[in-house]
Amino acid sequence: LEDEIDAKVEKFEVKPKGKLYVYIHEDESYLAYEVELNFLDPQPGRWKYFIDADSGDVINKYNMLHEITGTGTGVLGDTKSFEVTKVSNTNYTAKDTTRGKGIETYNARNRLIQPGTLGSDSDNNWTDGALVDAHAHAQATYDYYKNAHNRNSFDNKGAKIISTVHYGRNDNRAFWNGVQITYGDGDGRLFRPFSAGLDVVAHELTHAVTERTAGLIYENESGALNESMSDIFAAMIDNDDWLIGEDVYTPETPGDALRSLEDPTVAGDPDHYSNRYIGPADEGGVHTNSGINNKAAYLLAEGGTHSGVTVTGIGRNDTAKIYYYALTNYLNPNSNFSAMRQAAIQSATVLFGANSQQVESVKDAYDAIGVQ
Ligand SMILES: [Ca+2]
Ligand SMILES: [Ca+2]
Ligand SMILES: [Ca+2]
Ligand SMILES: [Ca+2]
Ligand SMILES: [Zn+2]
Repeated sequence: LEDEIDAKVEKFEVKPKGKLYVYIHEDESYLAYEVELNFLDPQPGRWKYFIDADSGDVINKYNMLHEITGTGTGVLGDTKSFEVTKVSNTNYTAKDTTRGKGIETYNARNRLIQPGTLGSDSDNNWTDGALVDAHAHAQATYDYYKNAHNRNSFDNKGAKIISTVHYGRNDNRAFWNGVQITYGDGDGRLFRPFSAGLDVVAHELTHAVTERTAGLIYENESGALNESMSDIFAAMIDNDDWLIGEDVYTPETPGDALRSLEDPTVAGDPDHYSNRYIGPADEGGVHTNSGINNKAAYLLAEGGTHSGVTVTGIGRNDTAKIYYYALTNYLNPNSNFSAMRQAAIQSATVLFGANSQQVESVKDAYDAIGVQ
């Protein structure tokens, strides 16, 4: 075995023992021992060996665990690795069996179909950037929720995460439809393939989390909170900036983004309740008024003075804990901005104590955006 996997196994999960029976292999029958070798380190394996009882020769052997690591190049030319399945020496599929009930990434091949065909590659060096990014970014988002919040996929029961790339032709959309995530390739002017944005992927998957928890109705203030939750966790997962969509929006214009949590006004969104949109477009401005709550989350994490109120920042991690607790414990389908404030205060109280800086900063952040 150690020659086979080119590594030393220190510990077996199950004590290997032989089972003697007649084994038929390539039209020959043998009196053989079947031995299962089950181990986690240096990488998980579950090998079956069939050993001739007379000669001690190995008749056959195979690994029943086929998940392995693939490498590939993303839309932006970056190299990354991710878990895939080895079907054969010349066929690898974009199927990760190591996280929850799996992460599978499909290819619509420019048709308007879902999910399309399971992504595959012949040599495990993956060059379809949109597919690579959708798969790797779904894994990163899964890992964030697992590591930061001990959440096992969007339903917390390991639900399979299914994504489709190359949806339609030059399609400027990315969306969660209640079943899976779908990414267009963008038209190359307004957008590049959407899965290139870790924050885009995190935003869409957070819609699935919200759907299975608070269930915030997608219109008016509850809808703006739904959108804001997706932006807040997108900024926790793609945590090198407070912008949304900077890696996919307007490929020819550097520095801009779809939205900003730091300053929603740069994308034309309000940063104070008094400036909220009250018209009917966009389900009552769900992608507009999200800016108000986004600004509160930004101030809570980073601190700053806004509309005359100074907020002491508590950092991204504590901010994420507060919003996650609020989303999964207090918010409900009809929650409005005021309910969001109360839910955040209550969450900070449970997590950090009534007299904590975190509670004080939540109150200040919501004061700063004009929400009581
Ligand atoms: Ca290849
Ligand atoms: Ca970023
Ligand atoms: Ca970002
Ligand atoms: Ca741009
Ligand atoms: Zn959204």
